[in-house]
Amino acid sequence: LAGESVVTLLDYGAGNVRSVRNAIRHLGYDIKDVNTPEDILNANRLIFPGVGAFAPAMDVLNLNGWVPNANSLEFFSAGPLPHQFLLGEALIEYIKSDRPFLGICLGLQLLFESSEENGPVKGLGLIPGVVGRFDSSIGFRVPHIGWHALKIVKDSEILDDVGDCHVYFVHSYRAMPSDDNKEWISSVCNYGEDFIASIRRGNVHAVQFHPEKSGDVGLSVLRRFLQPTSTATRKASSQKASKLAKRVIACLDVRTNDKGDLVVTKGDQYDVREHTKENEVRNLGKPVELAQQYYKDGADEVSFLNITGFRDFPLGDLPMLQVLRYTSENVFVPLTVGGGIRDFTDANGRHYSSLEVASEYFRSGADKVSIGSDAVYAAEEYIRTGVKTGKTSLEQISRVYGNQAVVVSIDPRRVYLKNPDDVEFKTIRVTNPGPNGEEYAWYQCTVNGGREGRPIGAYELAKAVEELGAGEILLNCIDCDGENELYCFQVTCLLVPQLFSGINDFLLSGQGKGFDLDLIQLVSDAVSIPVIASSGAGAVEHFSDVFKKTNASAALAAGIFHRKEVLFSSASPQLFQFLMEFMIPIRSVKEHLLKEGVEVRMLTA
Ligand code: 1PR
Repeated sequence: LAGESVVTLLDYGAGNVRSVRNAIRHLGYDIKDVNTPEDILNANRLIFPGVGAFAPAMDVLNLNGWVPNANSLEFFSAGPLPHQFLLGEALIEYIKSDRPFLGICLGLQLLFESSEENGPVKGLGLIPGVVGRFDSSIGFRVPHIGWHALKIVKDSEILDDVGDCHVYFVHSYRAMPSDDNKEWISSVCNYGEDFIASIRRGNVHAVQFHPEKSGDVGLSVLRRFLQPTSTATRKASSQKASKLAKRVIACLDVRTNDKGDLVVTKGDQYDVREHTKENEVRNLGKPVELAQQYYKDGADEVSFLNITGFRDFPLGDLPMLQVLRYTSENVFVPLTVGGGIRDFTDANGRHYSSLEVASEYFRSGADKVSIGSDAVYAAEEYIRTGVKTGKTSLEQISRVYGNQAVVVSIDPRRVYLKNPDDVEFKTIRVTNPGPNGEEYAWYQCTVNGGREGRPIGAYELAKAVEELGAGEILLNCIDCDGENELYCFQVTCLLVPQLFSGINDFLLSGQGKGFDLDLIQLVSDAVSIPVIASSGAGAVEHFSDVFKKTNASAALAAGIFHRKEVLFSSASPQLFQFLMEFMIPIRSVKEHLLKEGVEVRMLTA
């Protein structure tokens, strides 16, 4: 490979670089991988999407090559090699000679003198300064995850289209501006304190945010780096970004139906079977297509939950890996995948660690993995013994990929109490009393898709998993999960009733009455990592409620976004298309939030 259409990529196999690859290919370029220091020195333009932690990344740069396609990070401890030209030395020489370079995230941090991440660890030393951890004691959640505005301080052509738009960050460590490094800085971002969001000197660029995950705006950053003369292709955003936006996440519950097809489904209080004679799994469509639709509609992230992962082995579930691969080719916002992340021994006695399972998900295109049942067992054990073994899936995956890559999904059920002292778990006074006038409740965690209650509350679990290394909490609520019968009824009255056959199911079922604000406040007060509120969204007002009345960083919903697929699945293709155009729920949610004064990322016009 040679010439203008080739980009050299420095990928050391420690995380999801597939998205960067996909974005580069999407923009029409071929990729040449770095295998030796000479590949760096011979590059026309080099992209370094640093992933994982600082120390192992520096270990790689201190090698003179590495094992391609490594499955784990064990090779990082390969020890000193006979001295030849090292990758890091080649990188320093390349950058010092002002050749086109773009570092992403850790690829920016490694340019500094050192990092406090598991350190101090020495960096490449090109830019003065020490990379340190965000200070969560000043009231901001760490990791810093989400869509945030930049303050541009110096001309940098690659940022020309960013302007007033949000870009996607996910990190716990940051470099700070100082007199010593100010000549490098092209933009900063304020998250309790100013940190360096991008640097630029000559042809050398690096960004703390992820252009490959920042939708159209991010693609334009990459395009401008790859083709400096390119003109703006993106139009202005309809709003002015000023801070960290609240995220709206579309969730796709995925499982194999009785015919063996992987489908998007949705339950009511986790029951995904149709209430018909056939008792089939509710089929709402194809995961890849729906994910793309939600991306186009403005979802800030897309989550796939492999809801039968607790009993099936995810690596045997190749379709799910394919779904991730195909989705990540065209969806340029973060993808989370959950379900079945745990140690597993297959029928032939081969043992797979949870780290291997997660690694396969990351390699297939996931940016974050979400752990449910296994995190409950880990938290129970940790609370019982007070010992961090370092061996749980949560600890292992967060150690290797960073805690920002690990979400813990909690599936609690509300248990009403007459007396708050009846249980050993944290209780709250509920806003709406229980069926027998109970004024208190605790939230009991469950495993295996809500099938089994465990002796641990959501509050205790959240605190424990934060200590074990979770970077974010996805907080479901089984009581609230499901569809909104009122909405379905209204739409049905407006449309021809013969359009679909499933109305009775919807009228009989469903929650959709809003998020459980008591639960969300309880958990978001317990931890300093971001909390994603989930379950119960049935109207746009529910999103403004959750953001105004709790400290949730994001709101996730499924049913409200799937409605049109459900309602119109029996319509003719033409009518279906018409109705799809007619209803854009994610955009409606965001427009409502903006009107209510909640900052959100809007799509460019
Ligand atoms: O235990 O690590 O294998 O993970 C299993 C994962 O699958 C967990 O994240 C668990 O929440 C999810 N899961 C298991 N069974 C079901 C089910 O529905 N039968 N899905 C299930 C739960 C996820 C919710 C839902 C929201 C929003 N659904 O996040 O999407 O409640 O719904 P709504 O907006 O329609 O109210 P493991």
